[in-house]
Amino acid sequence: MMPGKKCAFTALVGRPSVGKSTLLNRMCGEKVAIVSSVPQTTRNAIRGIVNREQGQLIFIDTPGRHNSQKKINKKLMEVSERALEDSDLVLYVMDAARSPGTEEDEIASLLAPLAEKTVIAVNKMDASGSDFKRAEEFIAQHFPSAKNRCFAVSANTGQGVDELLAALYDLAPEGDTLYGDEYYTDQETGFRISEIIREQAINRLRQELPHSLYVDIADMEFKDEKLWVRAFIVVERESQKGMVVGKGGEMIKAIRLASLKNLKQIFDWKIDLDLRVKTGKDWRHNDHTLHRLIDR
Ligand SMILES: Nc1nc2c(ncn2[C@@H]2O[C@H](COP(=O)(O)OP(=O)(O)OP(=O)(O)O)[C@@H](O)[C@H]2O)c(=O)[nH]1
Ligand SMILES: [Mg+2]
Repeated sequence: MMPGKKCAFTALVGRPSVGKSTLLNRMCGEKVAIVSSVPQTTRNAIRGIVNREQGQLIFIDTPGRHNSQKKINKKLMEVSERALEDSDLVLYVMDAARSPGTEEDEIASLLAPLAEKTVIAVNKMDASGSDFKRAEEFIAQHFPSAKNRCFAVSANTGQGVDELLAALYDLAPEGDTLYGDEYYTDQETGFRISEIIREQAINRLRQELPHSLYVDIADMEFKDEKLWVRAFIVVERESQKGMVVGKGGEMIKAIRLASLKNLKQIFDWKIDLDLRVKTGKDWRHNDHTLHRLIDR
C-alpha cells in the first residue's frame, strides 16, 4: 500500500432532482452522468472518479430516493441501497431551495446510522429561494455528529465544492487507489452513448415520455476509423412513437444531432448514429427488461 494515500467509495444519495449527477460532473470535471429537470433521471449506479494528491475518491451516483410502490421505483431504490452497502463514505445531497418534507425525513432516518461517515452538500445555493440555515437546522437535528460537515455548494457555479472534497478526503480511509490517474469513469462506451441519447430525448419530451423511454444500442462497430452505432429509443406504447419521431421526423432528428454533438465532446472518434424508435410494450412492468437495464 502507498503510505498515506487515501481511497474511498462514496455513495451520492438524496431526493430526486437535488443535483447529485450535476455535482458528480462538477467534482470529476467531466460529464460522467446525465442530467435533466425530470426526477429520476439517473437509473444506475454510475461511477465517477476524482484524483487528487491525497488519493482517489470513487463516487457512486444513484437514483434519487422517492416513495412509490411502482416496480421500477423499487428496483431503483435497490440500486441506492446497494451503493450505500458498498461505500466507505456517504455524500448526502440536499436542495437548498426546497424545504425538507417527509421524503427528506425518511432519507435522514436511513442515513442517520452512517452519520460518522457522512458529508452533507446543501446544493443549489445559486438558486433563488435557497436557504442554507434551514438545511443546516435539519442536519443539526438529524445528524448532530455531522453538523460540522455540512457545506453550502452550487454544482452549477462550483461554489463550495473544494471544501466539500476536502471534507471527504479527511474522512477517507487510507488505501491503494483502484483506477489509474487518467480515469474519471469506468462506464462502457455503449452505455455512455445510450445515456447521452436518453438525456437528449428526455430534455426534449414532455409529460410521461421521459419516464417511458429507454435507449437500446442494437449494434456498435468500429469500421473505417469510425464508430457505427445503431440505436433505438424504446417507448412503452405504440401511440408514443409519433411524439418521439415528431412532425416530419423533426424531433428524432433533433435528438440525434444533439446526441452526436455531445458525444463528440466525450469521444475522440468519429461516430455515425442511426437512431430509430420502437415499442417495448409495458417494459416498466417487465422483470427481465428492468433487470437488464437497471441491475447492470
Ligand atoms: N440552480 C441550480 N440548479 C442545479 C444545480 N445542480 C443541479 N441543478 C439542476 O437541477 C436539476 C436536476 O439535476 P440532476 O443533477 O439531474 O439531479 P439528480 O439529483 O441527479 O436527479 P435524479 O437523477 O433524478 O435523482 C437539473 O435541472 C439541474 O440543472 C445547482 O447547483 N444550481
Ligand atoms: Mg441523477
